[in-house]
Amino acid sequence: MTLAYVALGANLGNPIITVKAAIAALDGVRASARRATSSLYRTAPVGLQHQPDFINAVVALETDLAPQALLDQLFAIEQRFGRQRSVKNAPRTLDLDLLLHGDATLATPTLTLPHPRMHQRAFVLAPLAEIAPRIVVPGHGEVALLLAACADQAIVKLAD
Ligand code: PH2
Ligand code: MG
Ligand code: MG
Repeated sequence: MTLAYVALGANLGNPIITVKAAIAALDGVRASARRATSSLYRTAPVGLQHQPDFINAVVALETDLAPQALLDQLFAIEQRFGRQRSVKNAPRTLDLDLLLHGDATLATPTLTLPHPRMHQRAFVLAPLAEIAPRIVVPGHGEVALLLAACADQAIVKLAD
């Protein structure tokens, strides 16, 4: 069993409903169980600017799946939610990113762990810190310190 962390993001359609439904969908991932779920956050787009705000969250999954097998399950859920892939950072109905898989570090053509940009993104670090306040991002350090370094990024925690 490994603890893996998955980031959810959506900014098309009704992103609050989508992210809540996607959290429920993660309960259907085989050989895995949801162990923690962050609040939802409304976040300004990072990267491509002129697009709607995002709703983001992070979930902890205890899993027996290897990293690529888990990623394949996440892609299948994205497809069910109607994800269309166009340009990088384009608006999306649902994005599921594998952030961490235990303390694995790897880089294959399809998967890099830890997620290569997670340590610079408040929309990932704030929900991650909420459910795993002491976690260390391999190669980058403690989540709280990383989050403090992106204090300029606008994010708002939503009431549940
Ligand atoms: N995802 C991106 C690019 N920019 N910005 C926010 N606020 N939230 C996201 O989930 C997000 C983003 C690429 O996946
Ligand atoms: Mg993605
Ligand atoms: Mg992403």
